[in-house]
Amino acid sequence: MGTAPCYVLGLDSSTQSLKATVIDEALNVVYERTVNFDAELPEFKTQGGVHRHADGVTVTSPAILWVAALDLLLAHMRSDGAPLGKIVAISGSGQQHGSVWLNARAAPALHALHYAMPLRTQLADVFSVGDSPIWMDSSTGAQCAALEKAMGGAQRVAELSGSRAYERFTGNQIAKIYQTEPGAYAATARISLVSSFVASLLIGSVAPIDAADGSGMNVMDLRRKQWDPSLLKATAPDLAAKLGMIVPSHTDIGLLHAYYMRRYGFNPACRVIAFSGDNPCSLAGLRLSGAGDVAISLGTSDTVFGTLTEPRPSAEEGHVFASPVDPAGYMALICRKNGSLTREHVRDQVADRSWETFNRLLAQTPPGNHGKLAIHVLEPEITPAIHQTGVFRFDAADGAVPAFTPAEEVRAVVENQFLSMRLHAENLGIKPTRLIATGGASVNTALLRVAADIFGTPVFVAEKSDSASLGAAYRALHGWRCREGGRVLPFAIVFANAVPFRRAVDPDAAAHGAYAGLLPRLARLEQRLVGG
Ligand code: 5FX
Repeated sequence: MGTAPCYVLGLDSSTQSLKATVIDEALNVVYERTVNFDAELPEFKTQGGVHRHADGVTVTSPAILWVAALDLLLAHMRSDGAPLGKIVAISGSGQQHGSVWLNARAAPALHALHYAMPLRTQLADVFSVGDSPIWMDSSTGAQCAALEKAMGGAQRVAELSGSRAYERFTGNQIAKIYQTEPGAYAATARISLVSSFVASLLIGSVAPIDAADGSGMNVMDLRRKQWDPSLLKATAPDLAAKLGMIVPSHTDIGLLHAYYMRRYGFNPACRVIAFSGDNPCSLAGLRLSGAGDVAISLGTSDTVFGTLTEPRPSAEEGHVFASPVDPAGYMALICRKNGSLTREHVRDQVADRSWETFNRLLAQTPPGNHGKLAIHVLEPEITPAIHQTGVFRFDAADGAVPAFTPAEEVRAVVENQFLSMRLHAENLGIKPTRLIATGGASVNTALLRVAADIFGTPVFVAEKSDSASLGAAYRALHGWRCREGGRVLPFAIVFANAVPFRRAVDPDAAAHGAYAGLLPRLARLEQRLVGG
C-alpha cells in the first residue's frame, strides 16, 4: 500500500451490533469498536437487536436503527482517535437475508447527505417499509410453498438458486410484503440487503448486491450470478428493477461520500468495496483453503461452512452460495437458528448463569451422555426444519422424558448442536479434516472439545473470534488491491503473511467412537419433529 501507513476498515452489521475493525497492510488489527444496539440505542426497544412479533414467527429490526448505529460508531471512532484519514478502503459484512425497503426519496436523500446533520434525520422518511424482516423470521411458509409449486418443485428451486425455498430468504419475504402490503410494495423503488444497504449509506447511492449475499435470496441464478427471470416472476412483479445489479464481491462500488470526510475526517480518496453477508465474510476472515477446511461459527446462529468448486444444491437442506473471494467458486452452508441464545438459556436455567459452572457440569458426564439426547427448539429451527418450539428430551431407548439432571442437560444441548451440525453437513457432502471455530462461543474450549470428538477432527481457532468483521476488512484490502492492480487478484495474496491458526483441541478416538451410534438415532428423532 505504498510507504505511508495505510489502513482498511471492515464494518460488521450483525443482528445485535455494528462493529468496526481497522487493520494495517500487515493484517494487524489496529482498532476495534462495537455499538451494541440494545444498550447504546435503547430508543429502538430491541432485544438482541430485533423485535419478535406476537405471532411467534415474525421477526424484524427497524431499518433506521442501522442508520443511527453507523453515525454512533463513527463518532466513537473519531473520539477514540482511530486513523480515519488513512483508511484507503472500506468493506462490510451484514446479517444475511434481511431486506431494507427504500422509497423514491431514498436515492436523492443519499446523494444529498449533508455533513452538518445526522444520517437518521436526513434518512428518516426514505423507507417504504420501516420494519425490515430479518433472518430469524419464519413467517413465510405459504410463500415458500407457492414458490416451489410455481417452479415445479423444491429441487428445481435448489438447482437454480442454490437452496430450496427458505422462509428467511429475501425473495419469500418480498413475496409476503407484496401480498400483505401491496401499497408499500408499490411505493418501493429499491430493495437492498442489510449488507448493500450499509454500503449505500457510505457511497451515497443505492449500492449493488454482491453475488455471495445475493445467493441467500432464492431469486438469483447461482451459476450465472444474475437474477433468474422465472424466480423473479414467481416472487413478485417488477422485481428486477427494484433489486438493481449484482456484482462480484470484490467490486469497487465507489468513492466514500463527502459526508464522511466533512463530518468525521475520512480520507477523500477512500474507496468502498461491495459489502457481503456475514457468513461469506467469515469464510474470507477464516481464509478457508478448500481441502477439508471447514468452519463452525458459533454465534447468534450456529453455522457450518466450507468452500466448494462444484455446486450440488439439495432440495433436502443446506445452501450453496457464490464464493465471496473467488468469482468462479462456491461455498456450502448449514444454518441452525438455535445457537448461542439456546446455550445461554440452558446456562441460565441450570448453571447459575455462569459459563464456569456450565463447563464444570459438562465435565461431569461422559461423551455420549449415557445415550440421553435432547433437541432444544427455543426458536423455530432452520436445520432441521422443526417449527414446534420446546425442549424434546429422550432416554437411551428413544422414550420421551420430561427432565434431565443439570449435568445431563448441559451435555445434551451441546452434543445435540454439534451432532446435528455433523449430520446435516455430511448430508451436504461437507467432510472436514480440520475444523476452524469462530464466533463468540469459540473461546470456550470445553465446547470445542465436544466438537472435536463429534467430528473426529482437530479444532483450530483464529486469534480473533470475530471472523465476519475481520473478513470484511480482508475483503476491503482484496478489493482495493484488485482495483490498484487493474485485475482480479487471487484472494490468497491478502493473507499470505497471516498468523497461522492455533490448534486448540484434538479429538479423542474413544469419545469419537461413542458418537457413531448417536448420529442415526438423532436423524430418526429429528425426523419425528420435522414439519411439526
Ligand atoms: C445464514 O443463512 C443465516 O441466516 C444466519 O447465519 C445469518 O446470516 C446471521 F446473521
